[in-house]
Amino acid sequence: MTFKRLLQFAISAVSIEAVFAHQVPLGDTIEQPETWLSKYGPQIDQPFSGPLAFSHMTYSRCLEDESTQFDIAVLGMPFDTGTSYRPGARFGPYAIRSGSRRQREARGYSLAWGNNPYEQGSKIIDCGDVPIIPFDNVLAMDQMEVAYSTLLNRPVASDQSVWANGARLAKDGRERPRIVSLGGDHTIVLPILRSLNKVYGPVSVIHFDAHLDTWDGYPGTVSEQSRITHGTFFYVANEEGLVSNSSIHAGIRCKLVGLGDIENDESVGFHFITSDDIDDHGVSAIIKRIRERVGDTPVYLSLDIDVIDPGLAPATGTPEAGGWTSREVKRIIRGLAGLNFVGADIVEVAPVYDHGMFDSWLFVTGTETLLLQLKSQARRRPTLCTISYRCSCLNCLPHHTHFLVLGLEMNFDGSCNLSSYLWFPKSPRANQVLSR
Ligand SMILES: [Mn+2]
Repeated sequence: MTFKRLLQFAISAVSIEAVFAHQVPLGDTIEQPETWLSKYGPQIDQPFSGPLAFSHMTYSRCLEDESTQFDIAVLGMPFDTGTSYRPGARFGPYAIRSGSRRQREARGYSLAWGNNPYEQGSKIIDCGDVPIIPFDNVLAMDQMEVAYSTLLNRPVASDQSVWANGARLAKDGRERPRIVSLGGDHTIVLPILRSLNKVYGPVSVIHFDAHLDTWDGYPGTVSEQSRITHGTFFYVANEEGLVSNSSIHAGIRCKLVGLGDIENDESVGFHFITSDDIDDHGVSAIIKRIRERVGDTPVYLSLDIDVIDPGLAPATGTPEAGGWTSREVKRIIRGLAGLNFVGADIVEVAPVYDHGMFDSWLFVTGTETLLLQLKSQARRRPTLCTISYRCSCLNCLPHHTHFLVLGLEMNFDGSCNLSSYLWFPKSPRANQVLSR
């Protein structure tokens, strides 16, 4: 061994000794650090953290976990191989959930509806996405129908009657959950209607869209499956007897081949409201017309995001100028409370055409509105609500314009049935907030 190697050996031996000098001898104990749970409590997600479920809801793989029960489920249908123009709606469920992160149960009270849909006694969860094959539309259609039927036939979670209309609507008299589907292009509604038909028979459709979606086909469609697209699925649904002759479109403004399209549309079972009708007749008249059209039939609500003006919601496959605002659509949907809804969707959300994530807030608002709509149909539970009787009370009790009402049931319009109450002093802020 050379002197140099000997020196290296000596240095490494000293280094090893220095390392082991830090070790704690066996037998000593290490003090256990305080755990997160004992120091900070539950693992509560921030608005920007946590798993990606709609509005931080409980997430469950409901299709494989057959023990999962719910009253209302959010279900993603990432399918976009039925589009005629710009694809991308397979990322719709992801975009909607991503945009919903600022919302949560604890901050879900809606002033317009007068309640928090997550705190009304029903179990609402996110059931994840249907794993839809993107290479074979025949297979994809079957997957969507099987998935929807799987959830539709699951027992409701609540141990008492959930829906105001009870089991009356279903052919077998059994209560069913309600599903809010996140598209996906509009074709997803055909397998949904097939599934609903087995339980309820034909349903009326309230269809918010710039387009009719009742066309009988596109030029060049030669195979049976190629007849089924996001612009023809209602025609096929009518052929199969899935749609009642009491359906209605709202927000129509697309170009037509000609007036023959309107005749065809009526034969498929639809009346229609144009986007201009809101200027000529107003929101109230539109609500009245939709309610009269569907009456007390089982109703399916389908919301194509392209009903909103593309200046507000450009992230969709076939945008059309001159649409309604999100405020107008929210108000119209709110006016439909109390109808016999059996399901709802928001479709044609294609986030790749979004600029600045503006659309995602819109999608979320749309989905929230649908949830509120379904909740509005649920049986009322005794609830605590505050209301302001400005007119009557200014006349009779000038110092008490605000009272707290206890143990009441909410009406469809968000007001309360008055049976017992406690007086509270007038509060300027309360009046500002509660006057509607
Ligand atoms: Mn559509």
